[in-house]
Amino acid sequence: SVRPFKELPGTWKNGVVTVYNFWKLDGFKNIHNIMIHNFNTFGPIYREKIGSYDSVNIINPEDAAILFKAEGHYPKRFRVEPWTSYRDYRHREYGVLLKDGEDWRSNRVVLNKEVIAPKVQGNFVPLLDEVGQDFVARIYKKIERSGQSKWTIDLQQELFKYALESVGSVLYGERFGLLQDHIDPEAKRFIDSITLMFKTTTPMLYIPPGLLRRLGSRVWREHVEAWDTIFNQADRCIQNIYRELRTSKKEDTVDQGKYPGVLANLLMMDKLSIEDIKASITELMAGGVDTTSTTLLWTLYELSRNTDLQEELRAEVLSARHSSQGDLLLMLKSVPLLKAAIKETLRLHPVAVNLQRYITEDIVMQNYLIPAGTLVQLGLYAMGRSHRIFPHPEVYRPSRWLRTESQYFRSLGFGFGPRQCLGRRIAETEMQLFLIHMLENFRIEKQSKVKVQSTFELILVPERPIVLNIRPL
Ligand code: HEM
Ligand code: 2DC
Repeated sequence: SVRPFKELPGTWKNGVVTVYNFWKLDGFKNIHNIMIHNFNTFGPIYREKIGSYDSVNIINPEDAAILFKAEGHYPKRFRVEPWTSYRDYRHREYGVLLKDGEDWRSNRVVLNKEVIAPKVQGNFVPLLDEVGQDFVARIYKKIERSGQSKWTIDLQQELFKYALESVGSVLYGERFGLLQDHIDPEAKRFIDSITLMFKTTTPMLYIPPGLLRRLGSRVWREHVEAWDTIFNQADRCIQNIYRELRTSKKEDTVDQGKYPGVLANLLMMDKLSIEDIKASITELMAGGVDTTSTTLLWTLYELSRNTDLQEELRAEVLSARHSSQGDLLLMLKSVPLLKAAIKETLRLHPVAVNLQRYITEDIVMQNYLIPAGTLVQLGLYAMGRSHRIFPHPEVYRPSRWLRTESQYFRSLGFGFGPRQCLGRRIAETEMQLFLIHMLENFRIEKQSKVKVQSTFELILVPERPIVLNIRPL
């Protein structure tokens, strides 16, 4: 017989105590490990209440399947209140990330065609490939200047620039030039603001931002400043393209058969309001920096610790380069192990600690009845490290994604279904091309044996700098 909701295990009966413990244990930075601890204590399902944040947490792929079957026609995630509060405060429109219901769907359908439909990859590849080539050229220059045969560096800042340059080139069809010698201080400010925006979100997940605003708290003020910088700079980029379209400079590029970028296409399509376009383009620009750069850094970290695997990947890339004869799309189809490596990175180092949905119907999970309207979270980080779900989870082994191990609801780094990551196509193409260029040119070596852990700054990031040696082949 099915057990009632109120019998769910967990510490949910006292939200205030949980918040207090969280604070004491520095839980905010350690949420991912607390989740593993909770699954070990309570089993594969538990309920948790941190302040007013009330959720049911699951870990098994089979339960993930049940969850996503109950997400309904308008899948709804946990609402990141600091982000909506900022927009309300500044009277700005929500983009797809924050919209819900029919408004979300009608915007998302239009954006899908320009950003994630399989056919757009052909437009992105030449742009992103050029950025990859520039990155490699920059590294050669740095190695030369170092006076050694290698460059020893924490690549985080370089990867931020690579990621922003990449997403910018796709959105605007133009280059920022961030991989040149002198970095534009405005671009640096934009990048720093995204990191600060994420960081200041975390404490406000559990304390209503409205309250913090009225108290004039520092975290809210910093959060507002960060978003202001993000929106102002995105606005400037958007205005530029808008102007180019009016003076028909952009139309000339289209006439020449060149891809004008996501924004210009959206503006010319005329299916979304300017305010809606601005809101979603800003989200894409902001969402495209820390996510891919962190995933790439983790991948290089793993490759530096697995030299045989690195050579195997290099062999795959070189052979794909040879057989594809300059056809980049074909080349991307010939690197299955490289794609598996990206999946493997997201298993051990997911960007999102969990995926969440408000379920639209009553469901039964682990023999408990969960009523419609409940917030259910799939613990991605915990799932990726569970030995019940992944044999030898501690081992970085991309080939597990190519062989017989079941993949059923196990590769969810970008989320699931119609509400999955809108930037997925950009992210995957950008990361594949980056790794191709790096493997073709350099050997990645570790500088230290120390294992690097994750820390939660809304997204999961390395807890300390990852320093690597980059050496020409
Ligand atoms: C949503 C992961 C890169 C823009 C999401 C979600 C995840 C995710 C887990 C929630 C999906 C769900 O609820 O099912 C990632 C990872 C990335 C990445 C792992 C890179 C490794 C990007 C990039 C962009 C982007 C490059 C922008 C170009 C977005 C947007 C949403 C989203 C706009 C909200 C979509 C909606 O609500 O309809 N991402 N992301 N992401 N991501 Fe990404
Ligand atoms: C954070 O408890 C932990 O892709 C919360 O590119 C639940 C939660 C809700 C939404 C998640 C968020 C977590 C992590 C960051 C995500 C976000 C949805 C989209 C966002 C996963 C798991 C992200 C990083 C977007 C951000 C775009 C933004 C900068 C405009």
